[in-house]
Amino acid sequence: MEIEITPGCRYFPEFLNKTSQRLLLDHLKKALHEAPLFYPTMPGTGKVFSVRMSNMGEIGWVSDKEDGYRYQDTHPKTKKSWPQMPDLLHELWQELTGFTPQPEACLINYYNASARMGLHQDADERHLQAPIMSISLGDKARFRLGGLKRQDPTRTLILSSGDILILEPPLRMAYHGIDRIVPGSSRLLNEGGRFNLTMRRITPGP
Ligand code: MD6
Ligand code: FE
Repeated sequence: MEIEITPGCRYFPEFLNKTSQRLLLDHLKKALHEAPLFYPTMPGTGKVFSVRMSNMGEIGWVSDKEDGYRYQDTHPKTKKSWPQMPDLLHELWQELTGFTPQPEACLINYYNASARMGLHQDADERHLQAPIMSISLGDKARFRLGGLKRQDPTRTLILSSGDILILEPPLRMAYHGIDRIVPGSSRLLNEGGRFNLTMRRITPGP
């Protein structure tokens, strides 16, 4: 089922069934073995994010006190290339966005019971017309979606395991964030918490 929340925000509740969720989680666990979760820090202040992150793909999103938000082709701790994005993710992108060029980055966010993500725009990509596709695994989360201006009114969507959400023009640059997760609301992850994967095109490409 596809729901248009508002033009530029498409929502596919439980698009992935339990079997697909487990398959994706297996890929994710292998990737995190190669590229462990790290705590990004805020540019300037060095304040530590409550969300832990890693990436799959040719490039990955990182942030630290010294150099700020950016995409780079290596893990900040291991200095190795990011693990490949599984074919399954490329296939989902093709099926749901139909967008060319293909995504180059898949940011992995992990939330424990107290993690949250403040209202933000995804603005570090050079390709700002490409959709961003988000996949949730594990505990439910309160996702806040606003408009193009920080002061615009917001609405709350509860994102559950297997849900897919797409932000694309005219809402590609909408403010959004995670108020909190709902601990214990899913049994997918043994350790509890929530993973969110966001697939992105960074460079304009062919
Ligand atoms: C999350 N999602 O669901 C955070 N960004 O944990 C995002 O920040 C996000 O869901 C861009 C597009 C879709 C998203
Ligand atoms: Fe975002």
